Amino acid sequence: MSISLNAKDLLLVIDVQYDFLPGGSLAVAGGDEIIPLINQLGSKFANVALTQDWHPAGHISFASSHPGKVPFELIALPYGQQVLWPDHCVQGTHGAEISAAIELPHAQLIIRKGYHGDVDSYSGFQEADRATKTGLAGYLTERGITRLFVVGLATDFCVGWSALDAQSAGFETYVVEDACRAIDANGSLAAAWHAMAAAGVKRITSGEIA
Ligand code: VGL
Ligand code: ZN
Repeated sequence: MSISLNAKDLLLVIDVQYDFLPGGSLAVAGGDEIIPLINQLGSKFANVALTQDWHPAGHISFASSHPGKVPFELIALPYGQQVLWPDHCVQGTHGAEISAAIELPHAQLIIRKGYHGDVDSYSGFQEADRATKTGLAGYLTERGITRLFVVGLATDFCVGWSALDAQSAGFETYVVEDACRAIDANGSLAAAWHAMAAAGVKRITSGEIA
């Protein structure tokens, strides 16, 4: 497939932040490898937006907030099952900054998520309660965007959940696989691709974008 881009397409760059890069508190293997590709892809898009995981200290998704729990354990919360993570992307810290190696000066929006202390938000569209919206769908709709190309970190969490919500919000959604890297905890990567395929999210590689 060769996809030619138009003015209604947007590149959505998910969570390329120091805590998810090698040396960070929740480092995604090979996370830094995708940055040159994202920069190169970005130059082809008239429209670019980024997400930024942005938690208050003591966030409910941190294992450290639950005595006796360790990272990657699951707990039940009022809104469902929650994976517990190392502390990461705390508001105002270096780890929460978007990598300076990301060169997308024409990006139009950075949307923060996960800022409510008692609810996680993998998706750039809505929180894990599946009710509280971030406003991203409204923004994209007002901008006349119809197709989304999703890249970044991590394939099986924030990329996957964002792509699923984008598709169900009515955007034609593509995940550019080689411009993403995964955490892959307990089969999460296979599960994410399965859910995305079932929802009609398209899985492509960067070479398919003209
Ligand atoms: C992410 C786990 C926790 C991600 C964010 O960006 O994929 N994963 N917070
Ligand atoms: Zn997070």
